[in-house]
Amino acid sequence: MSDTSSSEFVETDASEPESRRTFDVVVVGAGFAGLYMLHRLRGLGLSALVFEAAGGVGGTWFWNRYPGARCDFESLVYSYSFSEELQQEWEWTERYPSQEEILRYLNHVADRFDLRRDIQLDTRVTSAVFDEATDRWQIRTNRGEQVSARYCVMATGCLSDPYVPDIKGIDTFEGKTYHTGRWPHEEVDFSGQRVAVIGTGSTAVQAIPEIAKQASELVVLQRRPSFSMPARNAPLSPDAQREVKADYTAHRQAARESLFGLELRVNENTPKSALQVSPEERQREYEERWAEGGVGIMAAFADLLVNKEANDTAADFLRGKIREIVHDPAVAELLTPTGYPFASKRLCVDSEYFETFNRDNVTLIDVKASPIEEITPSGLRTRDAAYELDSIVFATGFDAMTGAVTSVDIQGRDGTTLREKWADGPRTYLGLASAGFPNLFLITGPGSPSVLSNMIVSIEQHVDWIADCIAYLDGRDARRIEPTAEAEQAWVAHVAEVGGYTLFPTTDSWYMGSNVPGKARTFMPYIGGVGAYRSKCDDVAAKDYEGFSVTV
Ligand code: FAD
Ligand code: N01
Repeated sequence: MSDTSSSEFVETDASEPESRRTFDVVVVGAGFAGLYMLHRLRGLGLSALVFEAAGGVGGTWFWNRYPGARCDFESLVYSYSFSEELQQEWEWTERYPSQEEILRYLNHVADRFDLRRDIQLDTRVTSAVFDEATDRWQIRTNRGEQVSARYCVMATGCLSDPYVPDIKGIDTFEGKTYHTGRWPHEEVDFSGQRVAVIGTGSTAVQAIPEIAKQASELVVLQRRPSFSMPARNAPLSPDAQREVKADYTAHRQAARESLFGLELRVNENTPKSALQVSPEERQREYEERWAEGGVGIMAAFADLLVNKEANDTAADFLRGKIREIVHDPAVAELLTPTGYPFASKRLCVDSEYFETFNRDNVTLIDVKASPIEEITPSGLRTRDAAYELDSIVFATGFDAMTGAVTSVDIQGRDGTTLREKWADGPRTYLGLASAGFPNLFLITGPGSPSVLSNMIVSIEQHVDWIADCIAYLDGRDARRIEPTAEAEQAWVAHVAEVGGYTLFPTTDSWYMGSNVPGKARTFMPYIGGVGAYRSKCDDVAAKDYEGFSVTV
């Protein structure tokens, strides 16, 4: 049942857009997910077209070019595993890959697997409408094109729709404004400038130390401080790389079966609770993790994300580190997170973030105590002070997990839109599909481990599952697949129940949708574990796609 007309233009009447190409599958997005999806679809002999809004492939790593942008998972694990040759031949240079290196890697992947000829850049998908008469998705773009496909795959990314707060006067500013997730391609030089950074999340903790080195004055506007671990980035030695590559299959398998898609070192001596060990032993364990750097501290004890008292021990440890690093006690106090558990907002990983506040050219402003009232032509005014500025950097995050999906006008059966359906929070079965939207797949959609995992592990798992599913359907000449309302309801309830065992829902964060005013507050990712989730998906497939209704 393969469409072969991928390059053909079918006739259109005068009222139709100029091109109407047909495909087996349209994929939206050319980041890690879209690129691998295209590769798998090609392998099945299907015709596929990828639409990408950006002017290049790479997704996150195309857009987020802000100073200091870097992955905080190690390069040898934050990479594709689907090709043995690729994973053996690509040489990473640093423990944590920089934005530039990941983008180079993804461009290499696009070339190596000859993906570019089926990727249309600079094209934003604006709507996708399911035509019940033909069982095809009619997909329109901002260029006025319309194409049709049997399947539509949203590889649109969980962190790709930038969020800019609606601050009075924002358009009146006469200096330069930047959002970190839409950083310009040309070099931005802050030398001699007075710069403000709004936000202190993962992005800001990477950007602030770099901007501070250039700017004459840097004002950091902080609403809530973040917990952060030192990255301890370093060049990756050829020996260390060889060692992992010698046993890559086993490492990859361990990641796939793990909780977070990472081989985090668990505490062999005290696998259960932070409260079962003496304060001295706990301190030793945390100090070791601090010296190692990265997110590994989350695995120091098994109950850090579920037991507030246990969590407090890690939180107190990290608070103590801030006080040790930051010279001015008042500034240290302001930088010290309180009022929410450690890691219930994304744990940050930094290189000299707290140290940056010891610089004379850096000022920290508490915008909780003194809210931003207005952006003016020459700067910014809080309730208590005015700042003259040359540039403002918004490190204010994303309409995460749902924003990129619902900003496309997706209409399923009966004309229902996904935006309406998800108004009170996203509803999916396994984070892969949503009832009422046949033949539409989501990669790392809400309700899957996605952002609470090494996303490359989760992306590969979803792409493989979707490709296998389409092959299964084609093998049976099936026309439609869609989750049943019952299966979806049960999964949504399960996601909420498992989330409810953890500390995540106790905190306002983008995991909860609460960073975007008016967005439904619900815990969106699935925290049941990458390995367990994979088993569930495999089981569903093995049982002839249990929980889905398949129409032949
Ligand atoms: P993306 O890379 O976001 O790609 C989606 C693409 O879809 C984008 O290029 C976008 O332009 C395109 N698109 C969206 N809507 C449309 C549309 N309507 N029409 C056409 N194109 C569209 N994850 C980790 O696991 N570890 C990390 O350390 C880590 N670090 C990160 C650091 C930063 C700064 C950010 C922002 C994210 C980080 N992430 C990290 C998450 C990261 O997003 C994923 O790891 C991964 O890159 C996602 O790949 P993707 O293909 O799913 O989505
Ligand atoms: O976004 P965020 P991000 N006034 O939403 C503040 C991944 N990532 O781009 O905390 C003032 O986390 C907001 O304040 P508060 C990673 O998954 C990874 O930093 O809500 N401030 C917060 O400080 C990450 O979680 C890396 O009170 C306002 C900040 O803006 C995700 O991307 C690096 C405000 C937003 O933080 C998103 O990170 C970078 C307002 N009106 C990103 N509105 C790695 O290293 C918002 N804020 C892997």
